[in-house]
Amino acid sequence: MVDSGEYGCGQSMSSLQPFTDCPPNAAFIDAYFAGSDGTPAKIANAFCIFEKYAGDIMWRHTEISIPYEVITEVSSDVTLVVRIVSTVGNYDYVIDWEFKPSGSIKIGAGTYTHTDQIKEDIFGTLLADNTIGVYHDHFFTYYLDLDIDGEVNSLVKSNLETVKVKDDNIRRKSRWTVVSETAKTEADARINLGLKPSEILVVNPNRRTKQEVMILLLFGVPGRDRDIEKKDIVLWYMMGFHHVPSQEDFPVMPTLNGGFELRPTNFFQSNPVLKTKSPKPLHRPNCTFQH
Ligand SMILES: [Cu+2]
Repeated sequence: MVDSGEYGCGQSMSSLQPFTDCPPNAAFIDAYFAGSDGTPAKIANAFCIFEKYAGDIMWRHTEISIPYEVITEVSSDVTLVVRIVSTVGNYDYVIDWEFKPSGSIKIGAGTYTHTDQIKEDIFGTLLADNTIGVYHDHFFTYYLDLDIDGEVNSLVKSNLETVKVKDDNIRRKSRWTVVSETAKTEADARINLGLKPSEILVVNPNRRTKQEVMILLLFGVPGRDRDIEKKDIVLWYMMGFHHVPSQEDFPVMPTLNGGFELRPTNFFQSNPVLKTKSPKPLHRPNCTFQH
């Protein structure tokens, strides 16, 4: 699933602490992996799964065009989170996969460390007496094996391009449009995100919804130069943090978060969450708690 540094996150998973690593409504699952001699090793409470409501809005609309009437509809955003923590060296990494009713999958990674890593080095920040936080990077590599309605998929870059307006009678000088190109080989599909505005899609060119092809937005960085058009493709998404340690990171740092999101794009015929009900407020009876 995920590698961090030269380590696989799976074998480095830590047992999650109920109520603190995960909320009270979480369910826990143990994990097993094959040890170096083949014997199964158990990690208790390695995964937690929970419904998350963080007070966000999933969608809302205020209709003001009807005379003498204002209609407001709001739906709260309740998602399903699968979480692990991997302990690699002196860092604890929190890896979340968050599944939204809209079909989006949000992938998040957070890092925590205490400052045992400190070495004497001028490439760092003096955090406390005799303690330097060395400048460094964190890289997370996600292997994404997407099958959009089957295995025959292609990668499409939808580039947002500026078009000059040539008509002098129009005061507007430019507009933007979307120019799509299907990646034929792995070299075509290499993308350095952020250099130019584009949406990256994995499509099944053989399947169509009423209006459009089925596509899913995502970002990726593949390797060699094989043919990838209409193939069972996988994507490697690499996410990096530069970490310039600060005094607030001493003796243990607050979370540093990063992430990305996979979104359905023309996969559904219409917004799939319109019928989703918001959760009802939960009134717990007063209760006393004895230590
Ligand atoms: Cu760091």
